[in-house]
This record gives sequence, C-alpha cells and structure tokens, in this order.
Amino acid sequence: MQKGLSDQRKMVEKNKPTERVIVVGVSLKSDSFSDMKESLVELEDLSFAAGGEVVANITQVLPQFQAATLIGKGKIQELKELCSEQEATLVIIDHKLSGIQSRNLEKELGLKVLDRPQLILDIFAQRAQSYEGKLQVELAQLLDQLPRMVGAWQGSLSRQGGGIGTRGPGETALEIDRRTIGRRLKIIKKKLENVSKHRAQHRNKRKKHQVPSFSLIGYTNSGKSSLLNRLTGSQLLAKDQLFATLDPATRKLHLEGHGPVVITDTVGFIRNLPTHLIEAFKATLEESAEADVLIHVVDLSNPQLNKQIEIVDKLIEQFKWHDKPCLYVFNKLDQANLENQFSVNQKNRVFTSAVTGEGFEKLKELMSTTLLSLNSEVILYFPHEMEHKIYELARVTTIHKQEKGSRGTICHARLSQAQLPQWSEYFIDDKF
Ligand SMILES: Nc1nc2c(ncn2[C@@H]2O[C@H](COP(=O)(O)OP(=O)(O)O)[C@@H](O)[C@H]2O)c(=O)[nH]1
Ligand SMILES: [Mg+2]
Repeated sequence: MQKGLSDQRKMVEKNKPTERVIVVGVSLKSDSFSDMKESLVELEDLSFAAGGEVVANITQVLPQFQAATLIGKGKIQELKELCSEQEATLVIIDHKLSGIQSRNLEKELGLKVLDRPQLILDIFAQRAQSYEGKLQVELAQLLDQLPRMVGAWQGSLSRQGGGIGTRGPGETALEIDRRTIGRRLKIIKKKLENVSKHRAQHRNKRKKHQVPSFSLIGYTNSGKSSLLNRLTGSQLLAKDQLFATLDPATRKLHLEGHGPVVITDTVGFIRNLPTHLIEAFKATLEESAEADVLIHVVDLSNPQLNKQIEIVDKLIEQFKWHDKPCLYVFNKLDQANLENQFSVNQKNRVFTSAVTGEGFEKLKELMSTTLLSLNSEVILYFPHEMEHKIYELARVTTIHKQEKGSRGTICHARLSQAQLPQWSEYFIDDKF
C-alpha cells in the first residue's frame, strides 16, 4: 500500500459525513490470488479518494462467476452480516457488474452496491474541473450506464440518496430513459468533437513553430504533476490522491542546446481502467498521441512498481503509441528501497526525486539526447546575403560546425522531421 495514502486514510476528517464502505475482492480459481489482493488494496485507495472510509474487506475465490449475483449465496450472507455489524452504507465490488447483478445484490443486501468502473467514474466526476473534463466524464457515465439499463434500473439504490456513485456533471441525466440518454450522448459527442478540433489547431500551431513535445504518462500518483512543476517552475496541483489531474496541462521548458520544448501532463492510468473512460477521454489522450516523445513516470517507491509499469506499457500498446520513443523516469527516489532500484532493467531511464530535485539534470540531458536522436544530420549553405538566417537556425537547434567561405557559410546541424521542410532550400545537396 502506498504510504501517503494509507496515512491519509487514517485522517479522514472526523466531522465530515463519509460513506462506510465494505470492499469485496473476487477472482476465479484460475486467476492469481496476489493480483486480486493487490487490486483490492488499490480499490481501498480508490474508495478513500472518492470520499469513503473502508471499514472492512472480504474476498471470494470462485470456480466460476454467478450469472445473477457474481458472488456466491454463502458469501452474500456473510457480506450481509458484515454490513450490519459494521454499519456499512455502501458495498463496492472489485469487478464489473451487469445491471442485473447490481440490482440483485442491492436487493439481497439492502444497500447501495457499486462496481469498480462506477467508483472510478465517480472520482473522475468529482475531479472534473474544465468544460472538456466535465463533458468527458458525463460521456463516460452515460456510456457506462446504457448497457446496465435493465427494466428495474430506475429503482436502483445506486442512484439514490447522494454519496459515492451518485455524483457527476450529468447528475440530472442519470435517471432518464434510454432515448433521452441517446440524445444527450449525441450532443456531448458533438461538443467534444469541437473541443478536439480546437486542441488539434493548438497542436498544429506548435508544430508549425517546430516546438518538440513531450508527454508525461504513467500510473496515477507516480509524480507526473510534481515532475512537471519542478521541471518548469509551474504550480499544477500535485496531490497524494488518485486522479488529482484530469485535464491536460502544457508547459514550456528551455532545454539546453535545443531551445523551447513543451511538456504535457495528463490523466494517470490504473489497472482495469473503465473502457468507457478511455473512449470518453479521447481528446485528452490525443495530446499524448501527438507528442514526439513519451516520458513514462514510475513510482520507484511503490512495491507494485513492476506491475504498474506492465499496466501502463499495455495501455501504450493499446493506444498504439509504442512506436514513439519512450523515456522511463523512476521517481520518488528519496523514499525508495535500494532493492527496487536494482530491479529496474529498462534502458533509457533516469532516477529522480521531484522532492529533492535529484536526477533532474540527467533527465533534461536524456530528453535532449532523445530529441537529437530523432533528428537528421544536415549540411546547409547560406550565401552572404542570407547569412542572417544562421541566427534563426541557431535559435532552433545547435549548429555544431560552421565554415566560412568567400561567398557564404556552411553549417552542420541536426533538424527534426518537422523542421526539415522549412530549411530544405539551404541544403547543400541542392547547391552543388
Ligand atoms: N517522496 C516523494 N514524493 C513525491 C515525489 N514526487 C511526487 N511525490 C508525491 O506523490 C504524490 C503524487 O504526486 P503527483 O505529482 O500528484 O502525481 P501524479 O498523479 O502522477 O500527477 C504527491 O503527494 C507528491 O507530493 C518524489 O519524488 N518523492
Ligand atoms: Mg497529476
């Protein structure tokens, strides 16, 4: 468990009315038991992040899932007793539930029941700040809701009485029928398309100005926002809280020998990220999709670091970003075990601490050499009357050799793919 989070959980504000949550881990006999336990610890962190207090947990390993209730009859009875003993107000199942399963479980337990995707969506609903963020969350919630809409959905306890699982920018839309949802979906998608176009225009502008871009990605809470703050002197929200960042933020940085580059901080990843969320957050994810280089930030102090890397790497594949160069930043060096450091075998890596600043010079160097490796070596010739262009060239790249001739100057430099067309008229191949 992450140190900070468990500490924080103990400090749940006393007077604040919080949900008393029981979390339920489920897995099949054929699955790994330790995976189930790890996922359950994470579900506790997520419950806390949503504003709940986890009062108990319970697990079940089954030969196969029950169609009507997911978990078995005996376990439901046990859970029911635990709920009354602990005065629980909410049960969260660490799995996806169908509409029928939710309804049946709620009926048996007499309590609100949420599944993992609904919990994550609720956290996103609480965190959404921007117009775009709110639209994306509403879209994800509607998409998540549609297949769950079995006859008696209207009576579902999950949507009544406030608390975890009932929030969202689309709160008013939560109890309306399929047709209305369909209409709302269309409107939101249209609005999001416009946002996406707007973003694309911004990116094109940057491309035109030949500014190379980096995108910080990684598991939630690994320190992406803290790194960006430290790198660029920004004041983005960095918090020991899952999914503190929802909206992408782009900041400029001056890289030695390169000039300006931009870095984007985005939403973090987690295991079993709801598919609807991925679909809805397309515009946000496009920011990373368009970046020249990915920076995969890993919490080196987390005992699950290798699992977390694997989950993020899988998502990189799923999003088809795997052709991009990727740097690994192993962060939180100041609080990490030495063994964790030795278990790292990724190339292109650097160890940092966003708290002490250790490793930041190396990180910038690595960013710089990665950009260089993306560039092509070119030789340019500037006749006397065009020599003022050399100053312009020096602003966008390092000129590593200059030879003055009687009629002009020859320069050796590296240019990115985006920069090549603008300078092609000075390429020496065309001149001689
Ligand atoms: N000890 C330590 N804590 C860090 C470091 N980097 C980030 N944190 C803390 O980890 C938590 C999550 O950081 P944040 O930047 O919000 O993570 P993000 O979700 O990846 O953006 C915050 O409480 C940070 O203060 C680090 O290098 N060392
Ligand atoms: Mg963040």
